[in-house]
Amino acid sequence: MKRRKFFQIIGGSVAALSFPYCITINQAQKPNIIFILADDLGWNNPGFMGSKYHETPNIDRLANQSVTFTNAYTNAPNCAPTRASIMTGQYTPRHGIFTVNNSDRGQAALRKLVPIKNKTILDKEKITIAEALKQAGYVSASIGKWHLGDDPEFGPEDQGFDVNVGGNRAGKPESYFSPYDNDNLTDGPPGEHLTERLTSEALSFIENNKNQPFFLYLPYFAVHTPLQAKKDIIEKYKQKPGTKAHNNPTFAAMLESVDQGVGKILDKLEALNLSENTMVIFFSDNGGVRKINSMEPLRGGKGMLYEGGIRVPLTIRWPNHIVPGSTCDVPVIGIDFFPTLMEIAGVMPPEGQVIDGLSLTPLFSGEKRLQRQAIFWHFPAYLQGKAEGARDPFFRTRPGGAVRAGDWKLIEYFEDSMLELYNLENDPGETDNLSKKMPEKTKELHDILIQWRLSIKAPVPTQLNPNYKKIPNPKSQ
Ligand SMILES: [Ca+2]
Repeated sequence: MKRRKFFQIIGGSVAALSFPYCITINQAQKPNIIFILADDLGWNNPGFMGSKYHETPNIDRLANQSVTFTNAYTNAPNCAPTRASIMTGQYTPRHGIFTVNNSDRGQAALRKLVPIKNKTILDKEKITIAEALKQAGYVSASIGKWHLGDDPEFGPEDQGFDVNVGGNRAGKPESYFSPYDNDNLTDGPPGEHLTERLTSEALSFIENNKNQPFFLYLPYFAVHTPLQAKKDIIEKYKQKPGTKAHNNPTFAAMLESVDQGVGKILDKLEALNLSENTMVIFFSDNGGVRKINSMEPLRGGKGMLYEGGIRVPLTIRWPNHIVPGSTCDVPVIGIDFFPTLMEIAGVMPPEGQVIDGLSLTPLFSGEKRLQRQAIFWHFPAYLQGKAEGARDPFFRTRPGGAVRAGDWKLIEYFEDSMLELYNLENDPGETDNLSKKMPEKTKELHDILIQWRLSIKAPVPTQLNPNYKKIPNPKSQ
């Protein structure tokens, strides 16, 4: 046991002390939790979110039995920081994982500022969802991509999970077909498909732990690159007309394999009579990659603080606690899972670890808002890339931050203090920057963002890069 203390609530329903809107949970039969995390799956990619090309009948079936959050956000526009925030319930400045790998990606001559150094490993002292749930008697598995460090010190088993299949520092698979070249995953028969393998590992875990409360974290590597999928499914999509936004047969086939996995998991829960007492969450870790598909009507994609980079699909099934097939448009964010899961498991948040998120359970029972003013992003790093829709053609994003308060969103770029203001209700595609037309609203949001940064001690890059050379932006020529 690590040096951590928990106040665990024993027996009865969760006390109303810590959560303003408590729901009654039978602690004698703690709910199982299955958290399915797709990788790089964009907001509009699944069928239930509007795609006319991708076929996701099983995820759609799940959504039909769930509450779907139409304004669900990740804590960052890329993989590792989002995962660290899910696991800890903390905004990125608290764990220091702001991006993937180094924060000075791209050409030095194009970086005006020296970015803040990035951590790539989740501090062992951080209490993860799995560690917190362990106090309530849960058995936990991480099956798939971890991206927060390697064992024997920093893998899933060092962060509270009893089982780790395939999780290490890698952000993508070497191959979607065995041999996998993954130290934490034994190879299957040649040609075995990774997504199918992770699904069957998940089914075994459910089967083996059907008689005790379990937490299954299932972060599929798909639909992250490399673009590789099963041939027969690719062929099917090659015969199908694409749409303007979605027309990549291999990507579609990768998603369909995830969908089949979701279907098998739902069927397994049904066969074991566990559906009723299991919360199933389906989420993505960031927006889709622009060169593979479009997030329209949202602007941008992975690596950007525009909506296409951070708004993702989220649907949560929990029979008898949510209205099946309902939607919720309240903005929610990755750090909210930690307190939500603590509440349904009857565990108080860990002492000594600030939890920035809020439990979503009031929204399950029809509340129209959460008790907070705004949600925030802090990205003091550079990402290379030339994706269309970025602020400029050199980078997917430059160091910056963002805040969403109500329907309003403000993005700030640290290189030149440029501000962009959007009204997401009227302009979800962030086409009309209102910062000049609405200076008061701009200042209001900027002040909220600055105050938040101060409150959380978020490091802002200010040091000029001596190797910077001002190169004209081709878009402004
Ligand atoms: Ca990702």
